[in-house]
Amino acid sequence: MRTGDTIAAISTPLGRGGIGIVRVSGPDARAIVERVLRFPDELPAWMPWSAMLASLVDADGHVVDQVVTTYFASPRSYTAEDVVEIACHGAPVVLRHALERLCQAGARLAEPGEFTLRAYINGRIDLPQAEAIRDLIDATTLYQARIAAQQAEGSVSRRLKPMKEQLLELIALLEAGIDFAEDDISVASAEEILRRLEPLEAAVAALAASFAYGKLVHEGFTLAIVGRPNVGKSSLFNRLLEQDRAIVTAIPGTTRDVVSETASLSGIPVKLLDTAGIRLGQDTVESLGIERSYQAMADADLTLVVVDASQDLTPEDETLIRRARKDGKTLVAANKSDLVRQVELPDALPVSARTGAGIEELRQAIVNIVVPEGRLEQDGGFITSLRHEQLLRESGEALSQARTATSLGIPHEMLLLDLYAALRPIDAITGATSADDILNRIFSTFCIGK
Ligand SMILES: Nc1nc2c(ncn2[C@@H]2O[C@H](COP(=O)(O)OP(=O)(O)OP(=O)(O)O)[C@@H](O)[C@H]2O)c(=O)[nH]1
Ligand SMILES: [Mg+2]
Repeated sequence: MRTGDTIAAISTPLGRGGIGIVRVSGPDARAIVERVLRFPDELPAWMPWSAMLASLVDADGHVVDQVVTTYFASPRSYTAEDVVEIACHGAPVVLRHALERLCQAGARLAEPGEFTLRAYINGRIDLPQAEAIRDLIDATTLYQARIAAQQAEGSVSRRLKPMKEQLLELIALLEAGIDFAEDDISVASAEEILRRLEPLEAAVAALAASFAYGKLVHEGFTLAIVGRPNVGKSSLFNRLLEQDRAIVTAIPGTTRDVVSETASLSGIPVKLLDTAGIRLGQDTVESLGIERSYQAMADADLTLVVVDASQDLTPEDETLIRRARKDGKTLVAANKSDLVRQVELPDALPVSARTGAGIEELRQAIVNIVVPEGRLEQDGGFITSLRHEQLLRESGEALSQARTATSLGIPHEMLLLDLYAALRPIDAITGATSADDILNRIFSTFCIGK
């Protein structure tokens, strides 16, 4: 991808809206915009971070829209280049016309993500921040947005920084011992190296392990609601969703196919699956639906088996509960608890989809099963990217090899290879360490003075 030229794109979603924004970034941003827009004054007086009124004209000079431009002067802009945003009225034809005119006037159509790529190339943000901006745009719950916003502010690199520092110090210590062995620099002892290595290895492993929770925040999980016909699965589904999405009737066998919708539980996106009631010996349509219920159960991260609290537990209920428990994580809800209680199931949560009783407890129980204990309170102390997790694991393995090598008394030259192997994946997350970084550290921390 070329850099240094001026790019343009429509930054708001395509479709009608109150306003739509075309963004231009690059050294010629202002000059190109001047060629396309008509300003009240002959020459617009560009003031950074302030707005100006202008007209968008077509090829014949007819005004097609009144627009507002905002100028962000380099380097204090999103891309760190000169940026002009043109706020048009949000008619797709107008936005497309503005973009075409800008391209005729010398701008290039931006590739997807190119504005953020430029922010990265120009050093305004690092890679985890760029990834977080993508996550922020994709957020479906406010909690996801909050975590992504923290990462966009640089929380991932901030967490990695002390680990990288410790690793670089250890590398510098060993390098100094090798390079200046005859200059009275004592060679670090195995105890000293292990004393530094062990907490580092633990910190890297802990951050990698935090992905178990981060993945949940990032991707959410799937909950299948299963049970006999008419026990109130669809009613519970609607309750958890807080909207009347699935059809509810008093006739058993109402739901024929899997209905899925995403809800937010404690800020974690949950894909809820409402399924056809499970019973034997039905018509073709219904038995096909039942097949899908079993499939949904197999695919889900958690199965909620619903039983009818106003009736005796049937052998079918029991079979289903057993099957669900064998398959994976399972919760049992005794619905219709507003009616006369019949079922005495010690592990079942009494709920009523009709009155809403027990629904909050059910939500909490779902979260408790899926979310690793106590993690929900944590703010940003975890990673949400698979790429980061894999790189951290790689780094952790190299550190563990370094630890073994130290215990075996393997020469420091070899040990350093492991340490550099541990540094490389961290560099791949946060940005490269240069040879100078290490040299400076050797010279500054050891006062060699030669
Ligand atoms: N009293 C009472 N009735 C309920 C409750 N939940 C659901 N019902 C009623 O039970 C009947 C069946 O509800 P559904 O939600 O359609 O049940 P389902 O399990 O989805 O049924 P199928 O789709 O046929 O398998 C409806 O008449 C609901 O109004 C509840 O908590 N209390
Ligand atoms: Mg149903």
